[in-house]
Amino acid sequence: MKINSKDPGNSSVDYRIASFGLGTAGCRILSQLERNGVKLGKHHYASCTQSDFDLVSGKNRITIKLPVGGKISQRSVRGAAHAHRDQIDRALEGVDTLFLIAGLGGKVGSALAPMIAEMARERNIRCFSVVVMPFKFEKNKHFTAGVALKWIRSLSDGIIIVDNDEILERFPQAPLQESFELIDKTLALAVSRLFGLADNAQGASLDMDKLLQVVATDGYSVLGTSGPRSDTPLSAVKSAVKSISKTADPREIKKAIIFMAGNAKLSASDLTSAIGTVESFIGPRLSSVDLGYSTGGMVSSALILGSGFPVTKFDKYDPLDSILAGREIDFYPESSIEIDLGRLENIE
Ligand SMILES: Nc1nc2c(ncn2[C@@H]2O[C@H](COP(=O)(O)OP(=O)(O)OP(=O)(O)O)[C@@H](O)[C@H]2O)c(=O)[nH]1
Ligand SMILES: [Mg+2]
Repeated sequence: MKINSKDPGNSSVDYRIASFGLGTAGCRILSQLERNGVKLGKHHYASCTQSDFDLVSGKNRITIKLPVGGKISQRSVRGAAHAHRDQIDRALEGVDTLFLIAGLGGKVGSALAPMIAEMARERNIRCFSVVVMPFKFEKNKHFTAGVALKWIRSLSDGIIIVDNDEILERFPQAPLQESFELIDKTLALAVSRLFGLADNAQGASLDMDKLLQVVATDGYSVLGTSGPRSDTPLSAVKSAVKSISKTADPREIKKAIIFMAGNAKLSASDLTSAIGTVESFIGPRLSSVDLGYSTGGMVSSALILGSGFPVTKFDKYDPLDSILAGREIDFYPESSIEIDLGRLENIE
């Protein structure tokens, strides 16, 4: 197994990156990343709901106008989004790497993410999707989310799954209204740590090259975090592995990034035993680990981004998947555009 550790610094490759926050969750998460200082190229936001832009500071917003009085569905959102293809095209101009961020299971993110991923593919742009899956209790969203996940995966060069349930477990007492904010902040802190933008940035951060090398696989990538407070670096790492195991089988991980955050006492032997622990839990398929750390924080925490999972617990959200097992004739969902049929009579 190869272990790579890197000094802080910028990516050696000059990527031309753009990212899109799509729908309510996508807009909130991307804007939270922005507030944490994480810049994924040029940020764009697209949604049908004006209030989704409340926390967005930039002007790169695409408001998709739905027909008044029509039934809102994924098909109608995609249909209405066709009118904005030029705007999306302009956002993709000169870009070679695209990040799409969306919550799945609703109508907007689930409709737009595959549509834009497909536009990226047609333009030879590498597309990485970050998708948030619905809570266990949002049963009415599971099927939609499962179908959208499969479709987005087929169009993405890499896909990172964020399990809302898993992060929310950390905050059992949080009122539901605050829970999204807590999840988004946890996520943004994890990503900003990876890039050396938190904890006063003392340590060894990871860069875009490493991230993309780990995430660019056919399988899923899953982010595991240790939660806000662990007693020791070792217990933090164990907790991050446990977090991954709730979403997918950690023994399937092929590549991983481990990031340890601790105080000034974080030692080389802490890092060595952290790697040893991850190896013992994760097992034989692991071919490469990138290690980053920071020492400017107050508490021990760890995060692990594992990639190469052939399945996650969310595959069950689309029950047709196992029945049809790849024999679908066409799973390309349609778009619908509202046309006033009365006007067609006048054409004759
Ligand atoms: N982490 C996180 N998850 C969210 C947030 N908002 C919604 N979600 C989750 O994301 C999934 C999709 O929800 P939305 O993003 O609200 O859906 P949408 O794409 O805006 O589509 P509509 O529901 O039709 O407006 C839901 O099942 C929620 O569990 C958020 O701010 N943060
Ligand atoms: Mg919404």
